[in-house]
Amino acid sequence: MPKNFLGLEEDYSNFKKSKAAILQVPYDKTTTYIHGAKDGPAAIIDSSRYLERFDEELNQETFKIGLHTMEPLTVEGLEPEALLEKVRASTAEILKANKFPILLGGEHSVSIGAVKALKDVYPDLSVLQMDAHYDMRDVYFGSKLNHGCVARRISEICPIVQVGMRSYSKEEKDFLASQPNGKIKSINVYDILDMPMWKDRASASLSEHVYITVDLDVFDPSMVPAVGTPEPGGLGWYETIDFLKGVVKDKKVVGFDIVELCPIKGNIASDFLAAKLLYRLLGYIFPTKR
Ligand SMILES: [Mn+2]
Repeated sequence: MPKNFLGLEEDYSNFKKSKAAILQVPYDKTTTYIHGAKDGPAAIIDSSRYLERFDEELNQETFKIGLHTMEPLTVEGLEPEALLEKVRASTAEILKANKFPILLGGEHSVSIGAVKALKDVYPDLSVLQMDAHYDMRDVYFGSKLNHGCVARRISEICPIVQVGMRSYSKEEKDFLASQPNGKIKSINVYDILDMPMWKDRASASLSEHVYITVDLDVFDPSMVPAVGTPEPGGLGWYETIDFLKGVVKDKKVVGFDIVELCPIKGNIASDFLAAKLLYRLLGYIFPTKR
């Protein structure tokens, strides 16, 4: 079976004919707790080859739009600044070729480069971040590009809506409290529990063109244990995909990433969920029939 997403034949996976391209960024230089996110992209590609190509919810064969898997970026040993620029340039190339970009991390800091590239094409861009963490630190472990600072850096590029958080530092709490309303909208798990309309509220806070970044630790660790920083009390599968389906319906999603998978040997449930999430989200974005 070809070593690409879903193990697709040439006809459905060559770059020229494909509507979407997958960029693997096996980088985990700044992770702080458990390392191994660099193995995330390969684990997602591997498990995708056992995924059904027929999407049972959408009743469609999404792969027929053409889905190209690029060679993994060479990022080992790169400093975060160089990584950011490499991801930005690669994403810009995908956009220039008129393909829909999908990034696989790697640690969360890979998202910053993609957001920069998309902002150049869509000046009104906003970002939807699904995450257990706010990632709003200004500096962490001496770096402004640490994965714990990713949302702070994104908020300096464009507006951001965060969903699913359940852990932050005092510094992050104070920073968020000092923000004039508008640029950063945070809907944490307590808001979700209290507010039946949270999905509409989150969606309404986004601009027309949206980039989605999914840190897999937004899911409950009973479902997705293979993350570097698991936090109890996370989102479930159905509420997450239902929310994302609504965002795709309301807005124009122009790219997404799935990050922070840190594979556990012999436990493939997290890898498989990540692969299925990618395919389902792509199916929402590219319905093959009306
Ligand atoms: Mn996180």
